[in-house]
Amino acid sequence: MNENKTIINWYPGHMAKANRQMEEQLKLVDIVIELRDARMPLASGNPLLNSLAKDKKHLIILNKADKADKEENKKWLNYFERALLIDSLNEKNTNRIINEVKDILKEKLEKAKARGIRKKVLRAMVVGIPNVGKSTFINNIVNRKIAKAENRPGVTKNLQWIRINEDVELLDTPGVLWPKIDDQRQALILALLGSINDEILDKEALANFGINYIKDNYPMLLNKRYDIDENKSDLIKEIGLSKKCLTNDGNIDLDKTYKMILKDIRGASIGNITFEKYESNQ
Ligand SMILES: Nc1nc2c(ncn2[C@@H]2O[C@H](COP(=O)(O)OP(=O)(O)O)[C@@H](O)[C@H]2O)c(=O)[nH]1
Ligand SMILES: [Mg+2]
Repeated sequence: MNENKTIINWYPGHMAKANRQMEEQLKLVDIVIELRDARMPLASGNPLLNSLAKDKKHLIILNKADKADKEENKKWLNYFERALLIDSLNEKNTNRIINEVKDILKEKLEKAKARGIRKKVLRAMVVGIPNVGKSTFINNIVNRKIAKAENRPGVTKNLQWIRINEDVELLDTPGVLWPKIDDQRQALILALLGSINDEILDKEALANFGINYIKDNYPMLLNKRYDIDENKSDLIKEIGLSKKCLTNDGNIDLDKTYKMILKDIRGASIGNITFEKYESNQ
């Protein structure tokens, strides 16, 4: 695959404008809730956020923790200063988030109290890369459907605040970040897990990258899901054959096999996999 081509095409040109807009919104909040994907805790981050949101309190949500390797989850949780492992799809997270936000901002709350402000409402903003689960997370903690898919930067709209409870409110539109892409391996992981537009991807390269990673790190999952010997040489073909991804004339349908593999990896039906291991990223 021509990796450079993939990456350059995908990088949005209007990022500066989106960043300016986010910088304005950040001025209004007490805390930034940054969603990352627990399966790629570094690749799904954006170092630019730290400069955009300097002096802001920061909570990292390792979202989709239900799809990641549980052992790796524990290690990554320790790595970040303030972080939570979250499953926005199957668990109710409102209280955990409110409590964590209040704890992070307790000094601010105490100062407000000392100044005679009885009820200070804390304001938060959710940010993260496309597809990381921002809308799902917001709907989960506010308990109703609010956050629309709003991945277009530069769209001016009136800011709306959603009350989560008496103490915390949330900006209704999450801020979209673009991951940093000068690391080729991280770019591949982002593409593999579906944070980069599908049309510009090389499915063959991604499926190979994914299967090789799983072979090296979670070999037993290949046998479990596909009923193949993970030591054979051409694993993609073995998988296609085993899962009967065949053309009309009985040959292995590679395109169909790649698509199935990508779907299995993204949906975690192969198993819980973390694509950035803590130890190899220190
Ligand atoms: N398994 C799992 N899926 C999630 C979680 N959060 C979001 N999703 C799914 O990830 C996809 C993208 O979520 P969405 O909220 O639209 O992401 P956004 O682009 O950041 O707003 C959707 O299919 C969600 O159902 C999670 O914690 N666990
Ligand atoms: Mg969304």
